[in-house]
Amino acid sequence: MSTTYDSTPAADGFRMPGEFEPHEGCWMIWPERPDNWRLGGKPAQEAFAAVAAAIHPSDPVTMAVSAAQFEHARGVLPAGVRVVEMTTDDSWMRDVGPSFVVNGAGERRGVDWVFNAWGGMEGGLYWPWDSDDLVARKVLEIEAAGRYRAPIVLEGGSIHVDGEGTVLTTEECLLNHNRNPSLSRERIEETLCAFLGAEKVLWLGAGSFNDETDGHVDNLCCFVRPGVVALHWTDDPADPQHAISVDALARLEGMTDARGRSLEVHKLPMPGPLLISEEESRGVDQIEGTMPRLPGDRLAGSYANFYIGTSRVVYPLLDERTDDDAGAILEGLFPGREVVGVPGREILLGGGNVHCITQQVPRA
Ligand code: KQY
Repeated sequence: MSTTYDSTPAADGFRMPGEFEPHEGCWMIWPERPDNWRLGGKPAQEAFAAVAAAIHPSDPVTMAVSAAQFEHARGVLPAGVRVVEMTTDDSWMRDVGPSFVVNGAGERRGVDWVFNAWGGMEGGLYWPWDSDDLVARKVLEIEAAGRYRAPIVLEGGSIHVDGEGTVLTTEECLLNHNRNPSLSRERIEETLCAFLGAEKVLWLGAGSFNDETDGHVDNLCCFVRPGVVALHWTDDPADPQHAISVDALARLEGMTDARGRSLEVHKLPMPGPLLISEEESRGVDQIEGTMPRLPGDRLAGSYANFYIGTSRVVYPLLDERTDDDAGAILEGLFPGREVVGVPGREILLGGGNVHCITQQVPRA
């Protein structure tokens, strides 16, 4: 049984490691809901299977799958991928899974954040979300890891940590009235530090343009290692992403992390602009109360949405004009790791990418 602790990770000597630290595994969820994934989820399932296959040699993957899809998923996923039955509302393990924390004695526990489907009844992406809100707890049971239930609405994609005391996030998301309207910026900082074992929160402004998560940082900027970040960037002043990235760069250049270091910033080119096609839109069941997927809508495509595995970095292929450049930049940033591109368009059509659908289990 997984014990639930009433204290906080910081008080108990735990911290969330940076994603670039070694992992013991990686969790994902199989996509299937037809009002988010086109054609009953079939193209997305192929994309998720490719992500799992790319990560598995680096970090053993566990796929959570509904009872209805169990046999199909088991059949198409690589034999080494562990498939477990789990009820979920959709397939965003970064956001609904636990944020794992570790201590110096080799113990691993998990933070179970309150989940409200990216905004609850004020702009949230679907209702109900009660099955998603149980996912972190179920994962912690299977991992036999202790649990902290954090008293704050938060998705894992809205934070990045450097493992050395620094948290990176955005005002657009964490200060949004549809997450924690009664909490001040200071109270949110205190809660993040207490539950991530951190000391300093670095605030960016807005997230990527038209990001349906209300600006998750994982689609804009991430730590490559302590003191080094990668930033989603376009040089085109006419593109709405430009002002957002310029503001983020200015903030990053003016900041120091928890250890007092200035940040080294590396720019990742923006793919596209990428828009939903007529055919892609037609394939989604348009249901009132869920996110509409309309032709011509701008997609929040970003190469910053990559996964850092122990021996591999897995990033989304989104635009043949920029894929190779993004891959080459990532190769330069991660010299000890193999950089692998996987088709990202079908994941992007559902509203996120490789980072959003994965959750690392750090080595304890
Ligand atoms: O950015 C993420 N971490 C998740 C994206 C979720 C999109 C839901 N449709």
